[in-house]
Amino acid sequence: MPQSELFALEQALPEGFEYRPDFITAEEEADLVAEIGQLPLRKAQYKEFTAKRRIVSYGGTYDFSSNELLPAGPIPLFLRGLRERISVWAAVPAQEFTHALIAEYQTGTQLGWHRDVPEFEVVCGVSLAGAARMKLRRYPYRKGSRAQTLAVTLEPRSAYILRGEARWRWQHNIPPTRNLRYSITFRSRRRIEATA
Ligand SMILES: O=C(O)CCC(=O)C(=O)O
Repeated sequence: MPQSELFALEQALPEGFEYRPDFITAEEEADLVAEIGQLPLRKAQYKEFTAKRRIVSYGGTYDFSSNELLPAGPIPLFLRGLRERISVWAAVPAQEFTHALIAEYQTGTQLGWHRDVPEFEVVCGVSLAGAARMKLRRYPYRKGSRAQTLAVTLEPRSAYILRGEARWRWQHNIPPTRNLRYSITFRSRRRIEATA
């Protein structure tokens, strides 16, 4: 993507959304996809709804029935280098990204409108294998305010950051994918300051 197009895209998107094409190389992407092929992905469960999206979580797994973060295994070695690069770009120490989620979107898989759960602060995603659209709309959403819905194409090997306004004042979704795609998202744990 030419610099001018990237600049125009970032101008249009909410504060706190950053996008970087070609964040990883095709070789790194192939290695990550091969690692993901070995993982025990399972259909995500949202209360009584079983999604088509298959996932595996590290550093914590969110239970949407009890609304709590439950323990999960540590972030595996093969994700550590990527987490380090994300941390440099986001200017957030790598060890603060305590959570990683790998998601598989078979063709036709979608993810509904949401903001990420409040246990997390900064959300960074890397896209693999195929492109997807990500739509963003202001939260709370007012019916009929279509002008406030934006969309960005998440190219394979690209990365995005969601924080600040984009993370807290906007929702995002992934409409049904047109191809197989994987995403790796890293989330930093939100610090709840104790008040005296
Ligand atoms: O697939 C993506 O990049 C979006 C992931 C996402 O929004 C989520 O897991 O909450």
